[in-house]
Amino acid sequence: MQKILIAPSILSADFSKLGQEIKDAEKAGADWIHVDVMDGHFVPNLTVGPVVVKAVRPVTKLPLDVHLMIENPEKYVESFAKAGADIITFHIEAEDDPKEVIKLIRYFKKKVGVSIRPKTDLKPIEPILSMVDMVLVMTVEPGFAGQEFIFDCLPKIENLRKIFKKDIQVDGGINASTAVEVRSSGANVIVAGTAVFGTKNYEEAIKNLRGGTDGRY
Ligand code: S6P
Ligand code: MG
Repeated sequence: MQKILIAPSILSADFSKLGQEIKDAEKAGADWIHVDVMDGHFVPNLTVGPVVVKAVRPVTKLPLDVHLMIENPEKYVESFAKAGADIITFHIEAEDDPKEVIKLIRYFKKKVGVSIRPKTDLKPIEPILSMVDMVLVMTVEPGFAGQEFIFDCLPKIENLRKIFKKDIQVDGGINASTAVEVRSSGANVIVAGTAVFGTKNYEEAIKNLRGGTDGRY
């Protein structure tokens, strides 16, 4: 069984004290820190860029997991890599030449993730599965925190797990109860914004998302 990793999304953190929020998440047992990058084109919302990744890099030892919800991701890989990202995930729907983006992310010695929207099936990523470290299956339409989990995505996670042995990340509407579903479908990296930063006790929230008896597996 793969270790369950929890990646709190800073999109739901209090940005007026972002450094402290990240420290608190680390102390509470988070495994990665998830950074949502939106460009107002690929998704109808705008968030943060490399400057924020650079600012938070010294605050934590945890890997910074950068989720690019942007068009032309290849244009920004270098900036995010140099700012201190450890994992760079791009959307297959945003890229005509995914192999080139993967090569570029590898050139900067970063882990590579590819993401699919809820309505995108596995077909477009099949040719590149052997080249990536992680697949991010979106379980809400990307754009905003706090949306309802889309249960129709679960069979896709199960099918992916049959053919992909590395990290399967899920993102969107994950709470203690939907976490049970995604874990049993085969996902092992859980992103959660509201279900961590929207609560009072981050440690308990992370433990609940992780599930299991010892809270780790
Ligand atoms: C997609 C979304 C995700 C984030 C998110 C999760 O719209 O923005 O990429 O990682 O913030 O938030 P929540 O509240 O659904 O856990
Ligand atoms: Mg995300």
